[in-house]
Amino acid sequence: MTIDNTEGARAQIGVTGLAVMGSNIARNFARHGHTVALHNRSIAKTDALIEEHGSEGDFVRTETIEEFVGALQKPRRVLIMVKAGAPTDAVIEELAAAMEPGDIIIDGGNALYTDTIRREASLRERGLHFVGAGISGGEEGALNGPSIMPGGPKESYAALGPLLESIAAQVDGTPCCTHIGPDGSGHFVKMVHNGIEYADMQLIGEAYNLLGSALGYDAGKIADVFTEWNGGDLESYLVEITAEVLRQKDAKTGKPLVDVIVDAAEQKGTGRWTVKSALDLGVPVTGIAEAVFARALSGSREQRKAAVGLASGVLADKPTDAAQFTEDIRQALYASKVVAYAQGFDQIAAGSAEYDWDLHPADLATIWRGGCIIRARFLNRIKDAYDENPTLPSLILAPYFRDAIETAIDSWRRVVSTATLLGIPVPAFASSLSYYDALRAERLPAALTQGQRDFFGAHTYERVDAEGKFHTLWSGDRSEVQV
Ligand code: NBP
Repeated sequence: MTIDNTEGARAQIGVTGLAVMGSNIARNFARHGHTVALHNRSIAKTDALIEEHGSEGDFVRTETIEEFVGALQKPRRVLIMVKAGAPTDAVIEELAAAMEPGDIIIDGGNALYTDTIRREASLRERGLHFVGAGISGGEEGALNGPSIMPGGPKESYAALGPLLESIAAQVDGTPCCTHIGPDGSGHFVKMVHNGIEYADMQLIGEAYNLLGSALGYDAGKIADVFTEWNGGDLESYLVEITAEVLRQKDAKTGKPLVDVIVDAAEQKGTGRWTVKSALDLGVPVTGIAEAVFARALSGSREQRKAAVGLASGVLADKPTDAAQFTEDIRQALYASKVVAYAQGFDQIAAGSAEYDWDLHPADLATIWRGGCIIRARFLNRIKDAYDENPTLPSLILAPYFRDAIETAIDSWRRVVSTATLLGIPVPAFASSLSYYDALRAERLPAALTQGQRDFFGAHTYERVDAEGKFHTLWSGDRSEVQV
C-alpha cells in the first residue's frame, strides 16, 4: 500500500537508491511489516517500484530529500544503496544536511573500508551515526534474505539491529547479521568475504578445468560431479550454482552455454582491494591473490592470442583411473579452500589488530552461513573451530581442518603434480599447497634472504642461538658484530 506522505513521519526506515539492490531491500523491509520511505535521484525508479510491487507492503513515496527525511520516525534511519564512491559521498552530504543529531545513515553499498572510516569520523563530528554495512547475496539475497555486516557505533545498533536482523537470512533461527565492530569494520569484512569468494570461484574453476582437460569430461558430466560433491563437505552455494551453469544449454547453438562464453573473467574491484589491503597488512593471502591475477591473465586477450602455440615441453599421459583422479580433485579443492579461508581469517585478525576493532571470527563464520555468496556447510566447522579457540593461530591448526588436510594431502600433491606434468594451469591449487608446505616447514629459505639483505644493505639478522641483532662486516674482515 502506498501511504500518502502528508500523514507525517511514520516510516521505520528509508531507502535511497532504488536500482536493483535498493529496490529489493526496500521490498524485503516492507514484506517484513516495516513501513519504508522510498527515494531515488530520478523519480522514475521510485514510481516503477510502487507500480510493480506497491502491494507487497507499506511504502511512502517521496521526491525530495527533505520530504524523504521528513517521512521518517526518529531516530531516523536511512539506508543508502547507490553506486559506491563519489555518488555515495554526494548522497551522504545531502542527507546529513537534512538530518538531526542521533539520526542514523547506513551505507549498504560496496564502499572501500577506508572511505567508511573517513565518513564515520566526519559524521560523528556532526552528531550523526554512520553505519557502513556490507551486504552480500546479490539481488536475490537482497530480496529474500542477505548476509549483513554492519559496522559503526555500537549504540546505533540498538535502534538499527532489529530492523536489519528481521530482513537478513536466517540459519537455525539465527539471523545472518550482527554488529561487526566500529567504523569501517563492516565494509572491511565484506571486502575480505568477497576476496574469499574470488578464491573459492578460482578453485572451482581449476577443478572444472582439470575434469575437462585431464579427464576429457564434457560440461554435463562435470555438472554431475559438482552435484555429487554438493552432497558432501563441499556443499555450498557456489558449488551448487556451478552445476547449474554447467548444465545450461545455449539456445542458439544447442551447446553447453559455458562453451560459448568468452573465457575472459572481469572484476569490479573488491578482490583487488582485498589483496592491496593484505599487502599493506603484511598478510599472505595467496589464494585470493592468485584468483585476482588469474582473472587478469584471462582478460589479457591479445597477449594470450599471441602466446598460443608456445612450447609445452613433453607432457605426461592423462590419468587412467578417472574415479581416483576425480576424488583427488575433490580433496585438493577442499584442502585449498581451507587454506583460502584460513588466509582470509588471518587478514581479518590483522585488520582487527591494526584498527583496534576487536572482531570476532566465530561471529563472522556464523553470519556467512546463509544469505551470502560464500555460504557453505563448511562455515559451521569454522564457527566451531573459533568457538573452541577464539585465538586460533591459523584455521589450519583447528583439529577438524588439520585432520581434513591430512586426509587430503596425498590427493592434493597428486593433483598439483599431475596438472603440472599435463601443462594445465592450477595457480590457486598450487599456491595453496606451497603455502601449506611453507607454513609447516621447520626451516625456510628466509635465512638466506636475511643474509643477502645484510650483505647489500646492512639490514642485520637474528641468530638461532643468541638474542639481539647481528651484522657481518661483509666488505671488511667478515667478522660478526652485534648491533
Ligand atoms: P548501482 O551501483 O548501479 O547504482 C545505481 C543507483 O545509484 C541508482 O539508484 C542511481 O540513481 C544512483 N546514483 C548514481 Br549512479 N549516482 C548518484 C548520485 N550522484 N546521486 C544520487 N544517486 C545516484 O546499483 P546497484 O547495483 O543496485 O548497487 C547499489 C550498491 O550496492 C552499490 O554500491 C553496489 O556496489 C552494492 N552492491 C551490489 C550488489 C549487486 O549484486 N549488484 C551486491 C552487493 C552490494 P538514478 O536511478 O537516478 O540513476
